[in-house]
Amino acid sequence: MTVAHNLVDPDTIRARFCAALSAMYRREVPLYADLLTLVDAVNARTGHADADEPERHGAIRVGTAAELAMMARAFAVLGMEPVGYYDLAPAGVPVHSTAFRPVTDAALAANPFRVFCSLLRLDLIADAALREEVAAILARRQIFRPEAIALITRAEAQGGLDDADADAFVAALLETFRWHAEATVDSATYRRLSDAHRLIADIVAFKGPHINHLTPRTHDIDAAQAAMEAAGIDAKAMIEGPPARTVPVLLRQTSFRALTEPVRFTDQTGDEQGRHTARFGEIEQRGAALTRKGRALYDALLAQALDGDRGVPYAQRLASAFAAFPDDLATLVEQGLIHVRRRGDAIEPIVYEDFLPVSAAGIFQSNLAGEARHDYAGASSQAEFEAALGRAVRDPFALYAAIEAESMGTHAPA
Ligand code: OOG
Ligand code: NI
Repeated sequence: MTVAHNLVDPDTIRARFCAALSAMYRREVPLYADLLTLVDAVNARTGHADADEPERHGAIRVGTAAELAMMARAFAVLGMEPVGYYDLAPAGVPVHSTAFRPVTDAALAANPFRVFCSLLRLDLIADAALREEVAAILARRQIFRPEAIALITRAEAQGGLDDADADAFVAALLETFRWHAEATVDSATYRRLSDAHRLIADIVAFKGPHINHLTPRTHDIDAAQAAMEAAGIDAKAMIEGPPARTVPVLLRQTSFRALTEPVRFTDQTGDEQGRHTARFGEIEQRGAALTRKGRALYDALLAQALDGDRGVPYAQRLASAFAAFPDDLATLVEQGLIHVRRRGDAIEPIVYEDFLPVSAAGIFQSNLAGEARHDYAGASSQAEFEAALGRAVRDPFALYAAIEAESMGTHAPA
């Protein structure tokens, strides 16, 4: 086996990749650059001006088990592991997902960049002929550059990459996330895919899983939402997730609607153009990670707000439902609703690093405006997802518990 010298820390490779991805997406989607400027201004006003760029997450959608498995190996080089299983079928989206992210306290502090990654569920395409066509189209593409695959293999063999290889890997992997206006299918095929589900067309009709949004973090999402509206950005009507609170919990998100962009199908000639709508911009505010008990309460209250009297505005239903969720640190801790860490003599909430299936579904849906609702009956299948991934996903609750226990100087429960 090769004796490796001067291996670069995966946290460093992740930071380089995140910066390169952000720069690429800024060039590809100028509205994203505007969003970053806006978030910087809001963060500065609310006294959280970081010299650094705001941290962020991204999202991609892959088509096959092989693509997902290679993606897991690529992210491992960046120090990111699959955490959690999200079934989006109940929300009318034919995918299931995980979040690739750093898992230790130190790695999260170094750079918390994470990627929500969805896998198409072929079994949810009802039409057998279309299902076969989709499988055939996907089988023809290779979303990774040969250099990227070679460097993944090298990283696995020697336990990491040296500085030059790390840079080469970041550059090669970035290509997988790039936008391609040239579709791999003709316009009739695109239409068939899109008629089955707009997301199916987005996953299947292109050369690769273009990054579909990158989300900076703000400390005041209500201010960010107001700033988006003031700037004339086509923002969603409301913020998803829990209501505004004294002790923020989980994740609150808003976004600008997906852009309609020119693409070219294989049958188009001359100046002919098609259109595709996929990429959008999102902002988020992160709060405390909830324990299983806290999460159960959150889910119950959210369901109560969603099922409530339609005559009452949603924001009001949400606020009244969440009156039952304690909103001071002492009570939250006493009742075992949130994860905390000890820092010096004080305790503070541990930040939620994951995603919310309901919010995620809302985000997907808001970018499928005008589309008929889909009902997918297929059972959730974490086992199938993990078989495709080539490994089990990590349990997010266990990770937060471990970070809490470590800060308290105790051991995490098994
Ligand atoms: C991913 C949507 C999930 C979030 O912030 O909840 C997500 C997608 O649209 O591919 O990014
Ligand atoms: Ni997102």
